[in-house]
Amino acid sequence: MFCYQCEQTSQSTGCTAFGVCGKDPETAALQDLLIELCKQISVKALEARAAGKTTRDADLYVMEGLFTTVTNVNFDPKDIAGIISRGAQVLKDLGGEFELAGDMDGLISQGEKVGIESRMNTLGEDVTGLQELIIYGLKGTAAYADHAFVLEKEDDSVFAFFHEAMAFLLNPAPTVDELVALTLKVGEVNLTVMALLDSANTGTYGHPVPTPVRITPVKGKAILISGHDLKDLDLLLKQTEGKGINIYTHGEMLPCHGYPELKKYKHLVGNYGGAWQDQRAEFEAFPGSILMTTNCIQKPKENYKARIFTCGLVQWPGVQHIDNGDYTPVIEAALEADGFAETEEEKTILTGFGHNAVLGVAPQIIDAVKSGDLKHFFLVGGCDGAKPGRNYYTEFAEAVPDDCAILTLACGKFRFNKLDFGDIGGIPRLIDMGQCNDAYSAIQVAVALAGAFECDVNDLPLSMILSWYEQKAICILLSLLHLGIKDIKVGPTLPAFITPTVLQVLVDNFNIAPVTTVEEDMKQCLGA
Ligand code: SF4
Ligand code: SF3
Repeated sequence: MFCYQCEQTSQSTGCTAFGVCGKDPETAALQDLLIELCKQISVKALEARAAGKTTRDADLYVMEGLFTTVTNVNFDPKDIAGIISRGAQVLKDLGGEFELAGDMDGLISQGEKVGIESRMNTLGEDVTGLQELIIYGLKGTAAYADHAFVLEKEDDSVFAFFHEAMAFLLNPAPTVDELVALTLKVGEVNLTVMALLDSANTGTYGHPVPTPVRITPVKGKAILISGHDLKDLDLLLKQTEGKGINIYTHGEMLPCHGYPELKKYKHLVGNYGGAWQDQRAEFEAFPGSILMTTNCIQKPKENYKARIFTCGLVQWPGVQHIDNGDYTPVIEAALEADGFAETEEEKTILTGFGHNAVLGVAPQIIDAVKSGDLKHFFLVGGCDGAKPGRNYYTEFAEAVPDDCAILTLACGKFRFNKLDFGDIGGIPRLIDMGQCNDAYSAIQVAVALAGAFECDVNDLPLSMILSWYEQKAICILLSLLHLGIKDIKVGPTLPAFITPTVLQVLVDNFNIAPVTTVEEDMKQCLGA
């Protein structure tokens, strides 16, 4: 196997024997085969579209195929083999053909032939790296498109772009310039998709409002829900109402507490635990059942394997998967478990600062900036992860001067969101804008501030210090680059697929830089 799509890749170069995430070589090969099949489906879908035909099956297949291969989503080779054989049929329906091997070993060896290494030798590291940058961006965008899709929001131009980009990746001799242009186009389309998802989430559940969220347990039976899908939480809340079970959010579900149509449920009592990489210890200690939506699942320990469930595109071999929206097994497992024995003293953190809430207090923010009470904004956000070096983000947040505010989003915030940052004239110094896809909110706020100050976004007193782990962070970074945002600092390490040549292109055009030390980076941001 060879996989270097995420930040924790082995030796910072590539997982070759086994994935650091827990992905085995068989699953890796099948994922490569699935992506190859998606590319071929896209070629045929483009032809069909050009002939005026609709390509519904291919549109949804490619979106889900891309999302399925995001880091920490689907670890089940049997399930992926099933998806692949469905794909062969989708391709056939479009007049294409892909002769699939008849058994698992055969599929795995087919997958091994179409992996990244097969292109490295012919196209070289720079071109392959750029192709992968595009594919990883598309994977992230596909995940967001799928979240919007489950809330019945879609955009045909997005499906068309998936096909265009995937088909281009089969071009035998692409140039670096063509690939760079396509990379930025992924960022542009991702912005459309994040806007779509924002309208799906806020249209269905209302605009988030600032909300204190309890982070200590309440006595009683409990279910923990993790991931990004608001609809799954909504369904779970409806199905558990009046059953004497308390619902706790985990990881990227934390911001759900801010949505009026979700926070109205009294039994949505709080958030439990931190970011995804701490789940094995936290789930073991959680005295109830656990539902994993979207990413990021880790190999479950035996002592909670019977009380963890997956839904949507997430799968782990041997873990019960729920694909019909009926969470009865999760509820039964929660009722069988002990639940929390005691109610602990209430402690809370704040979430719910979507663009609507922040822009609602824009006049105060603008006054505070004009009077000099609020000197600088830092957007410190992105994915969390297990590798050492991520305490940089905690230390950075702590080092932010008292007259500056921190905007944050995604699961990286768990590094510092339980610290007390106080406020500036009533404006909290730590502003939790939501999940990773709520980067859209941050962009809206930045654009509105630039409008108010009649300047370019790059001239605002705003610095972006981002952390990445999986591919959704990649598509967000590409959206920021598409918007022409400069001087972004990225860490904890740079992607293995960004070669020195590609990095130079990014530095020359966007002055992007890896994080260094807190002192050095802070000095640069504040222009001191
Ligand atoms: Fe390795 Fe990340 Fe790929 Fe998993 S997703 S195999 S950890 S590079
Ligand atoms: Fe976190 Fe997986 Fe990326 Fe949605 S939950 S940000 S890592």
